[in-house]
Amino acid sequence: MNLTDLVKNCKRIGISGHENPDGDCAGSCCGTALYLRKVFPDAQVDIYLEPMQECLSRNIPGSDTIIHDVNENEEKYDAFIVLDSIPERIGEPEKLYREAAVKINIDHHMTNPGSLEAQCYIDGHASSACELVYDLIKKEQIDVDIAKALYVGMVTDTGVFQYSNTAESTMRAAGHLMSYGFDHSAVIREVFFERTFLQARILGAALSGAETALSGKYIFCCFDREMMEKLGAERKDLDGISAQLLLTEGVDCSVFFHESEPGIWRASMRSVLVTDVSRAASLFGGGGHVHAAGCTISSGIGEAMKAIRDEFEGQLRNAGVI
Ligand SMILES: [Mn+2]
Repeated sequence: MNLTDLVKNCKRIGISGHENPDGDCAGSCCGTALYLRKVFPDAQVDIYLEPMQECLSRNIPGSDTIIHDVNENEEKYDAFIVLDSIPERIGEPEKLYREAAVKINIDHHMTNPGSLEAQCYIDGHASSACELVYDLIKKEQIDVDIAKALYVGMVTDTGVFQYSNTAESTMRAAGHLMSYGFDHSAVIREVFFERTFLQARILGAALSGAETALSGKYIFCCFDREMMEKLGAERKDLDGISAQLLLTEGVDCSVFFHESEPGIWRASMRSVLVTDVSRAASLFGGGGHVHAAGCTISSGIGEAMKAIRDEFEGQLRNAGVI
């Protein structure tokens, strides 16, 4: 795909990514917008995203230009780019994408099937949407702001270059981005490791409430509404819990369940080696990657928990691990 050529005659370009944007989603959207604004100074480039964690907006240049609400009478965009997501998961801006003459989808979720009506650049093995954007842009146009935005996404989705999606290409791209001179240590500390005191306490509660199953290969924790309210937990305070559970010795897969609204549950899943958690997530219409996935469960949480556990059990047995 030649992104620059695809949008070169477009006067109005829209950009969006998935709901509840993480560092990769926001970093890839803002990095792409900063790049296009620089290369096509006459074009209007708008970013649509839901509000994000303050540590992300603080570290992602261009995030101050994000539009949160779609204007009812918004003029059509000549091109609309969906990053780090399928178009169906971007929420309200999806209608702007549908109206655009040129539709572009850049994603690294292997559950994204692509679409014939869009120009797709989808690589389920890429570390991050930000690495794909890095591939697609002209390197001589990168500046410190674009570099920092894309670096945030790589740090987020690779768990600071730890997860198995980290490739030599990721490290080379990240190394090149670092050469623009932003404070990369501060990015990693603020974006990945720091928690608010409330988040630290919530994590503590999740670790104390965790249980293991399947001969210690599966660890999970469940927060119902009562627990969420007792802790004062909101969705933004729950990132990283399933990843932290996964750091338990001997464990291969983890799920953190929380009741986001009465009767509506979110499951965030992670795995180390054997388990493909995206298969469990897809049982409930969710998706993601082999080692990181999620889904929403809108009825029968008890049965859903059992179905997920059964899926893991089948996979672990097939692999001869239990
Ligand atoms: Mn991503």
